[in-house]
Amino acid sequence: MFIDRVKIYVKSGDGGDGCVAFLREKYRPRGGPAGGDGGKGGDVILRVNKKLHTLLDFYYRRMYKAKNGRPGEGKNRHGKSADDLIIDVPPGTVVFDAESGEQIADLVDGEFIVARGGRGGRGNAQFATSTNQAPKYAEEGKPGEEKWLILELRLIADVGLVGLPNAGKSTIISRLTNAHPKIADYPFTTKEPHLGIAEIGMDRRLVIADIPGIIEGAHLGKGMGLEFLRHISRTKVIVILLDILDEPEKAYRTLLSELSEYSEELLRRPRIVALNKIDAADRELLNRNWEKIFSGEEIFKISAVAGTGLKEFLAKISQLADVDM
Ligand SMILES: Nc1nc2c(ncn2[C@@H]2O[C@H](COP(=O)(O)OP(=O)(O)OP(=O)(O)O)[C@@H](O)[C@H]2O)c(=O)[nH]1
Ligand SMILES: [Mg+2]
Repeated sequence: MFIDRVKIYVKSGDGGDGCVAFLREKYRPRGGPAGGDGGKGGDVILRVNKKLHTLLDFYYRRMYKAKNGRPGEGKNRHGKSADDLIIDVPPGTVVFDAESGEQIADLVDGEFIVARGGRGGRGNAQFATSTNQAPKYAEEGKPGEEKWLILELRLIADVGLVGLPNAGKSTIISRLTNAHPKIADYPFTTKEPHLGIAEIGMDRRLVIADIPGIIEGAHLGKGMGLEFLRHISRTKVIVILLDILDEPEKAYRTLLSELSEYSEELLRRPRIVALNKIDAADRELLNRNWEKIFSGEEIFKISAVAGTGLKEFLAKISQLADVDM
């Protein structure tokens, strides 16, 4: 069960009321006002936890209330402020106000206050003036905020597949993940990015992005252009996917130069080179000194169609993706 949209109720704490009290001590019969302030109510905070990958927890629990601030007391004692209620969410959680539909936050990391706790009321000690030295009133605490929120998980891909048209990107994603993109032997079959989820372990999912093929001059708008590269701008790993049968060295140079046109930073991402379609390669081609040709790169020889080498390939990209950026 993959939960990627939930509705939850949040309420921040009310502020504690201020107190009305006077000092009455044995030797000070006319002591002054001494009502303390109320404490602040707790905030409700959504905080990104990179270990989480689903919104499943919210399927079981929907109501989240922070505690109220304590009221003020006599002898100028202030009420205690309540602790904030911190709710962990996976990275990529987008938050909407359920009533207005308005987007409130897009959480990639860090945290965000979704409901602010009410301020505590001031006690009567704060209202004493030269003309009114014994005020008999105090403020009430401000109420907390309550609202319904929609949380939507927009997956951030861990791995991006980059290759020329027809290299076999969609075939790989259909072999390794739950996605079923269109596969065909003509270029630009894929016209928009697809995300597929590979189940790695009990609660570890690897999100792989299949994006349209890139050709020489893509940065000038040729083919599908490079605009969709923004979908892999947050991936941790890049796979340069090459068709071993179709001038892989030239394809490699084209891809790296187009990537760098888009952003130099993409070239500094951890990456591997995968030579695909080895099922159709002859022995000479297969045994060429690819390590030397692509020196400095880690190379995987695979066949997306026959499944050869895919297990090691998946293990490698999951390992690279788990390294914290
Ligand atoms: N022999 C062989 N053919 C493959 C392999 N992987 C993919 N193909 C074929 O290559 C062609 C293109 O595959 P796709 O997966 O659509 O390629 P793509 O990279 O997604 O292409 P675009 O979406 O057009 O950029 C299809 O005819 C696939 O059947 C492989 O490992 N071996
Ligand atoms: Mg495709």
